[in-house]
Amino acid sequence: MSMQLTDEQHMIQVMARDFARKELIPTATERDATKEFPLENLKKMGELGLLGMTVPVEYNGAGVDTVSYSLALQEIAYGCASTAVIMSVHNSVCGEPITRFGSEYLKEKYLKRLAIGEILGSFALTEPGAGSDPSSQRTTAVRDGEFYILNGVKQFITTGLNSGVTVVTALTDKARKHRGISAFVVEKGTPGFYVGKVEDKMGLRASDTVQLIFEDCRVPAKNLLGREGDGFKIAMSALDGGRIGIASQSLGVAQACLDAAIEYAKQRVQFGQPIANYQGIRWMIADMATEIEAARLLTLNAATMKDRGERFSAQASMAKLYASEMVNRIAYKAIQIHGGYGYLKDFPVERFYRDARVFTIYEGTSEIQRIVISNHFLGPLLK
Ligand code: COS
Repeated sequence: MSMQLTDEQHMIQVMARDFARKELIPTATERDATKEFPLENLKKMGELGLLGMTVPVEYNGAGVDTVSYSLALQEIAYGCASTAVIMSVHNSVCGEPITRFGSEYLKEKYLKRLAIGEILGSFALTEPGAGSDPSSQRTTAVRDGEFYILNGVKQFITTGLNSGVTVVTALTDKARKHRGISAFVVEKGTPGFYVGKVEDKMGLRASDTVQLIFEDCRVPAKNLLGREGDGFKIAMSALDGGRIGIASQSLGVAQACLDAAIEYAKQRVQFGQPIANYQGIRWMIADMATEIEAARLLTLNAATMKDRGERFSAQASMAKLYASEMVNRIAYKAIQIHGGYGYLKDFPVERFYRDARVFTIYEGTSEIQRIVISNHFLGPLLK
């Protein structure tokens, strides 16, 4: 890759690569079949600092930059996309907003444990009727003395079953629409906080996705994240970082597709020679490699802008849009190169294809990314 990495960034990349190749790759196919949650692997990732990557050292984090985080996530996704989405959600949309907006109390109580993987984190914004349009959410939070009483249902929550802490948004003031949304840090076991339906998904099968139900759930008022009414902005800015995470995850899976396709093309013989000799295949490989390089540069550029403290929403959306669409094209081609064998569960490209499909959907669909990008260049719709 052309971009110059610092010694620290390179070290983290190598560490994550070694871990993914030793611990994740050998068991990823089996995890996809059994849907077993990778708890043991996540414990080890916690020890390696992969679950508190951008959390400051004083809160037990690794305190590294977003570029390092992206590089590590790419390697984890190369090994197991299910494990990568758990890591991405944990770091980007749970740990990061608590780091940025949490009180000292919340950081001491939750961030320190999240950063070492003692507990896992999740993020609950989406509802059954509010996906792309989160400001239409209906979960309510009503102040009652030293508590807020939460009522509502959250949908498609990654790690909702296995997380110890969830960042949850709810309306504290319906009349103010998105400015009346607040964010809370809700602990597992809080009375009135239940896990509902556990979803059965096409891919990312070792990562749990659930409904979360709040029924007169009493959340301590000190678990409010930021101030009342800050919830929408907290969620949107968390998603900006999350989109770098999903772009990184897309890159990891795309690289795994390319490597599998190259290996297969070199050993598969038809018409008396390896199919890697045919121009039809060579050009497919050339296009795949080029698109991965482009996505990598977009992703690391967004990460670099975030690290420099610049506004990076549009660049994160560009990276997410391009990388998630790109990996779907690449997974398609990787199966095409494998021919009939690619359609079997005997080869990993079948899993890559299923895992990648959601990347253009979650943390903002491709259509939503285009809204963010076009708003950046054109401003809001003209009257
Ligand atoms: N960072 C901080 N603040 C942001 C922001 C960002 N990235 N994006 C928007 N905001 C703020 C705006 O500045 C605006 O603030 P004011 O109230 O001060 O005016 C406010 O949020 C509302 O912004 P906007 O009018 O653009 O909101 P919309 O309701 O039109 O929504 C989109 C904008 C569509 C971009 C947003 O709803 C979105 O990202 N939707 C997808 C959600 C998503 O990714 N869901 C996936 C599930 S989560 S895993």
